[in-house]
Amino acid sequence: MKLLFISAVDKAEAWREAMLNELPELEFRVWPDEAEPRDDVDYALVWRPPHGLLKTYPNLKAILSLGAGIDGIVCDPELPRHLPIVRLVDHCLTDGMSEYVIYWVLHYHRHMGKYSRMVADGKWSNLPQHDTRLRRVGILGLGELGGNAARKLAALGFDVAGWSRSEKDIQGVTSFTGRDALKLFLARTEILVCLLPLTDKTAGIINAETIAQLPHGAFVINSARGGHVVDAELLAALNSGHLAGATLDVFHNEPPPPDHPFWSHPKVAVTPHMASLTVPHYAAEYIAMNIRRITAGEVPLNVVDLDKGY
Ligand code: NDP
Ligand code: OXD
Repeated sequence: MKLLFISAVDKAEAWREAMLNELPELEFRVWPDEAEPRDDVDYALVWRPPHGLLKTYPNLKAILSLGAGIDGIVCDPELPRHLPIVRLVDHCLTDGMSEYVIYWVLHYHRHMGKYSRMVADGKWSNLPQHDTRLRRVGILGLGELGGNAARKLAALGFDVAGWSRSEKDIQGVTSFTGRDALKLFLARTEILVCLLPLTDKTAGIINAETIAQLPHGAFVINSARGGHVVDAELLAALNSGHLAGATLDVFHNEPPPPDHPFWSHPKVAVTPHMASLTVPHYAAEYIAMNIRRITAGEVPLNVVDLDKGY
């Protein structure tokens, strides 16, 4: 059984070790391997593979994503669409994302940025403390990651709502679905978190119109994809005072160019696409489980629906 790793070469050894630990019989190859035959590769384990590459492996059984988001795979115009594309779902990735979201929600809820600035200026005073039960957090996307973050924020006592395609039944979380409900969802959201996949329907969803529907003084946390945000419109809302702050982990270009206003904007916190990282040791368990399922003739878990785009 042969697997081809198509990602940053400096990560290959950690992945080889993790995968062979799970599947000792696996032949683990690392792209580029131009001298090797292409017709005996069974699986491609990928992060943003070059366009047109996957179609040159004629006997692939599946494309296994190294990330939860598969926008960097499905954007390939020559993608072999008959193959199952398997998303990464792993407790370590999920827990890490919830930690990131909770960290920044608490940061805004407890005015930690303002306190840091006050203390740096030698000021000793208090700001009003909000009732957690009245703090309205809204999560765009209630899937593996958004659903977990919503559940944990609700357990902390926040007033949590989420927006997804299909209705959700998560304890303590109000579920909104569909475009019409988006407006109502935004109107009640003081801290907006984006955990949507990047698709034709969600690209640019954080724009002048949707931001205007948030209450004055709202915060935005985007840890999904840079393409969800219309940068200039987010900046305009921060500059006008309508938005009180934004935390951005993902960008149209990563890293953003050195002169991008996000880097130095006083109301923007930038993190380097680290909201949650894939840890080979844990992810390999899940990937190996799906390879075993495919070998046994079963359908792998978490196959992308190409019609929906996620
Ligand atoms: P899932 O596929 O599990 O969840 C996606 C959610 O978005 C679902 O609730 C889905 O609704 C909802 N959704 C999708 N399209 C629409 C739409 N048009 N309208 C309303 N709701 C929609 O994805 P994950 O939770 O696993 O991951 C989410 C994203 O997080 C990834 O795609 C990736 O881009 C990003 N990510 C970022 C990381 C980082 O470090 N910054 C790390 C990992 C992931 P429904 O449930 O009804 O299908
Ligand atoms: C992912 C990511 O999609 O790390 O998993 O962004």
